[in-house]
Amino acid sequence: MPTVLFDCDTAIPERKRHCYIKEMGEDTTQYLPSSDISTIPGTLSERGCAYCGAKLVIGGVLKDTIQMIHGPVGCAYDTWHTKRYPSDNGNFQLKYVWSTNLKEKDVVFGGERRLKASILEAFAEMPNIKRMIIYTTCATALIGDDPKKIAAEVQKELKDIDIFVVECPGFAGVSQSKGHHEFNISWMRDKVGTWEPKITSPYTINFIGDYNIQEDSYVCEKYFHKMGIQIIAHFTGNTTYDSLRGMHRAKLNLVNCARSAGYIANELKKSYGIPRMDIDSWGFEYCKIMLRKLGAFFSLEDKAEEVIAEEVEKWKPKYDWYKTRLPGKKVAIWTGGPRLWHWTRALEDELGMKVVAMSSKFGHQEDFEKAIARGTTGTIYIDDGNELEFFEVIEKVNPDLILTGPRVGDLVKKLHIPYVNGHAYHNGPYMGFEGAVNMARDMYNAINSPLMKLAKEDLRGG
Ligand code: CFM
Repeated sequence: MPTVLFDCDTAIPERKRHCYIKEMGEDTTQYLPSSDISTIPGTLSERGCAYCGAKLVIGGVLKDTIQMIHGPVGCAYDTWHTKRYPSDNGNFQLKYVWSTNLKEKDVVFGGERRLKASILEAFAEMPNIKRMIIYTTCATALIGDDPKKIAAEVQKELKDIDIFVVECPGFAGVSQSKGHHEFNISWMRDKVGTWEPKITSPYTINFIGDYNIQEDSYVCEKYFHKMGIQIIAHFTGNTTYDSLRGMHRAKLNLVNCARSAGYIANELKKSYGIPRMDIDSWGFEYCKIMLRKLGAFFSLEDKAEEVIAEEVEKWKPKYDWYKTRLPGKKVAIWTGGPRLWHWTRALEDELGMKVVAMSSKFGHQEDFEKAIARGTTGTIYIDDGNELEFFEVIEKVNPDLILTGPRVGDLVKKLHIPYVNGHAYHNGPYMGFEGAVNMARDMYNAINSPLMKLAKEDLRGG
């Protein structure tokens, strides 16, 4: 059980059970680092809040929906424009943000009137948009506003609209993970089964847990369409509100991000008997497995092989170029959780890189189980890592590249270590065969860019 207490954590020894190095011969039945528990006071967490998990990660991706954030304006601003999930309708969801802009007066006297006025104003301003999600925040949950009551009132007044309310105050859980959960469960309870999709193929799926980060969804959808598969709902990349109401009609739930969206797949199985198939969609070999599993489920094996052959022929030469140039490069993966286990084997087995450290902001035990099972002996595994731990890990393992977000990325840039955006990508998509090439290219360019070496120079000289 080789847990580590970093030097920077001597004042918070509780951090020891969150930091772990896998030993030779050890397996995940013997030890897993603690995760999905409250951040220890005194540690500089990188986590987000439950509201962020519901809005920024899942709901905010919908392309035809007003996102009404009931709270102080900062909650809206801080979850606007920070994630790159485009849509094919002119990026409506990236252009706008809506807030009830709660003020002190509303906190004292209640914010419901302001919420109702904001809803009516938003629909009046955007007459073509008929769908809305309302999010609660810490402030509006604490004062006890009842947004469901207000939504019901407005739905009676404006006949052709539909509103979904998600109760996701920031403090509802220990991280953004609680917001994922809340969104999944509430959507299932309130909206699934209230709309009937048009079925055009005997092979129907929900593609769950993919958010069209820099057009990832388009890549995967292209493969599924080539196989003759109809996507009933895409939870939630480039998706519409109504398609998600029809999720009960799919024959299979294909789950990519099991952390943020495994819950709705499980609920669909319980209520409608729709089976769940978990997949990985980053890396050549995983994509082949994904398509073969999908093909086997629908007896479309030949179609799957056709897609694989076509894509491999197109992208393999490019991928091979990087395969000979990345081996041995040391990389750290510091993202939310699932990308640790989605990526570690793909980077090690396909590109010959060495994943020397992994940190998850909010992964649960099952995420660590998968990351450690797929990961290598000697790799550092951290739950809810803090900034000082990151600095110490860098000193210990001296990585060539870090896959992380812009927040930590900016810190490591100052140390002249290249980073590639592991959340929103540098130049994606990263999913699928072409995505694997893009990711390899961005990593290669980051590692070999002369900029980091130049950044060390004092241009004044002497
Ligand atoms: Fe799933 Fe995601 Fe991720 Fe995630 Fe996130 Fe994300 Fe992430 Mo950033 S849904 S858990 S809450 S794969 S935003 S698109 S990259 S931390 S590892």
